[in-house]
Amino acid sequence: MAGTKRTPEEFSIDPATQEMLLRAEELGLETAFSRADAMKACPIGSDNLCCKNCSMGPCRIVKEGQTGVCGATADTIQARNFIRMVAAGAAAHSDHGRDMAFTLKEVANGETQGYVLRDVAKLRYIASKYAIPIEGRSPSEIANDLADLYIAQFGQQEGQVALISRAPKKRQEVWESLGITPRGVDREVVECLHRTHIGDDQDAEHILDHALQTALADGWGGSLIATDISDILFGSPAPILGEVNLGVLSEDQVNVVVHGHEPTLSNMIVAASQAPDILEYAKKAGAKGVNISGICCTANEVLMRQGIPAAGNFLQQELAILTGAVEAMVVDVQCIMQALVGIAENFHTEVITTSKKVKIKGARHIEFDEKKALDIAKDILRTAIDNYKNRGAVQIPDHRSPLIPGFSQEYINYSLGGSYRSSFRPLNDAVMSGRIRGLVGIVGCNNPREQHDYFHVKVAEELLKNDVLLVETGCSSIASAKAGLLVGEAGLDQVGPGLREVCEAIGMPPVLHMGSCVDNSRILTVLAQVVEEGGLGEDISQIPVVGLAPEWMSEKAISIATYVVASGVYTIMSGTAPIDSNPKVPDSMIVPELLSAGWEKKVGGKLEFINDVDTIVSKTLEHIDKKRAELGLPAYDPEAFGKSGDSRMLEIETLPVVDRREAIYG
Ligand code: SF4
Ligand code: MSK
Repeated sequence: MAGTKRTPEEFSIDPATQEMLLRAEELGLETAFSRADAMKACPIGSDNLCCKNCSMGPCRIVKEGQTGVCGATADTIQARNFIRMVAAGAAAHSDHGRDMAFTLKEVANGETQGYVLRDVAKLRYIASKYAIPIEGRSPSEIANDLADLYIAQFGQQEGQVALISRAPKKRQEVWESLGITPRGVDREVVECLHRTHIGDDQDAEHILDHALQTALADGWGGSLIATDISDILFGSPAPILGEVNLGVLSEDQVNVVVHGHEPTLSNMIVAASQAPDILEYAKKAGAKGVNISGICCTANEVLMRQGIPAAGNFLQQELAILTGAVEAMVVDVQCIMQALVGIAENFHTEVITTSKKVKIKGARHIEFDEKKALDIAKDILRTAIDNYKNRGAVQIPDHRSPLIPGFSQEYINYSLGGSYRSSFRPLNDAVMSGRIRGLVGIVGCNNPREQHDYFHVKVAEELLKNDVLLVETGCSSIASAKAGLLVGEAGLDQVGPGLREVCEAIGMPPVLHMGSCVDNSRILTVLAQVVEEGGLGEDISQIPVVGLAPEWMSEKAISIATYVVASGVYTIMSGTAPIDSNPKVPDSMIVPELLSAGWEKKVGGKLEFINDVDTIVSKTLEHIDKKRAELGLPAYDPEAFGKSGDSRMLEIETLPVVDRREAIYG
């Protein structure tokens, strides 16, 4: 597709995105979409058959038998490139988790401004998992100990990351037997870089073993730490009504878009936007108020906890500025395009960087500090309000969709079991009976080399028709929300009969929004609880479950996919494969095979790259049915269900009144 010019409809299935891409063309402005057309991907880089790990190179392998100057073969080079992606992704997630742990420590010590320990029940529950004493102690004392324990996980040198104990016993034994139990988060990431330095690890399989270990330090370490602490500080998510898409921007209010990944500043900006002095300041500037919305995973953080609308997913960040209605785009870390500054120069939008770790040339920098969080949030909002008078022509697409986010593990437990005996029993029973055929997690980004949102939505729609319950995070969940799949009634029109019955009985949508990228760790702990509940095997690898990342683009997605595989789950990524086989280079077949059949043999999960919706769906269903058969569960039968619940009541209502009693009681 690269090198050809696509139409807005070919770029995206989302009408708001299409409208903004037309506006970009009219104004003669570039976006990631047009740049992807103009920038042909390097064919050698696409296969990951090049190495620039030392100055004897860069070396590229384009034919059989060729090696790098040092003698490195194609499989070694591909494995080294792959593990470096895992290291970068794991580092990004985990450094986020580290910052959250330090914030927890500061909050516990009363050193921050405006934060409280909002979910004390979760704090006590998590602390008890590590035998931190809770009885007779204040929340601050418990939080202090938990923060110390979590901070120690990053620099720990020996033993195992403490959070590993939350995985099923059998899974821990698999990791132990392979020697891939992560010791400390930083240690594993550093070892990736050491092993891939010139002259170190040169056995592809051995390199990839450490990729598994490093990714586990992310999923069952850094990411899980980030999720736990976000819940403790800002509350465990519960269902709340929200809205998504660019139509959430306001014509008569000051629009502040928060973008990135961290919940610390964004939650404070939301709180500050409701302060009387800020509202007064906005009114004096001629605006009706301050409208906060989000992009990417910062959007998910404030959406699932506070119902703050999401303006869009990854590929909509430039488009929000193109509306001309954004006074400030406030960014923290990860997935922030440098192009924001360039496009903002054509409008009045201020791009404001806030993290110590992220500056962008041309952006205003207002550094965030938890100790003065509320003051800084108000400064940022005043900067945005001051900018309102500079607003020019505005074009906000009239597209927004409702959604119900906030399905944390805690809430799913409550909704299935109630306050007194929270439980996953009804979920396990529904899978065992076949009402729910299986479970699929759809996660990850957008990629302008693919049609925006198409893979996410199409794959989701097809799986729902097949009675597969979906959990989603990150930009994938925003894509499904835009397509109307994250609301009860509307979503249920599109699902199979068995799944529909379950959703109606429990009162939940068929696609459960579980949060941001780091919250993929929630999916891991949900799977651990499914095992613990019983009836679906003793290990995650036995559950009829598949992981999908249909439009991935970031190194974080590679780390996520790797820890999901290491946890025992078949995982499919689509779009561009980071490691591809080149028929002219036979050794390039080795790493894809190691990631697939090789990993399946070792850890029970495998990683494949498939670029076709029908094949993704058929392989997903095939795997689910195989796992059902291995567990001795009844084969999936779509005809067996759908005769109860709301659909039955609607059917009965069509009968003459005299026949209804018999229809109900037989
Ligand atoms: Fe080339 Fe080997 Fe140096 Fe890589 S490490 S650039 S393959 S010489
Ligand atoms: S934001 S990593 S584009 S999901 Fe988490 Fe979206 Fe992917 Fe970033």
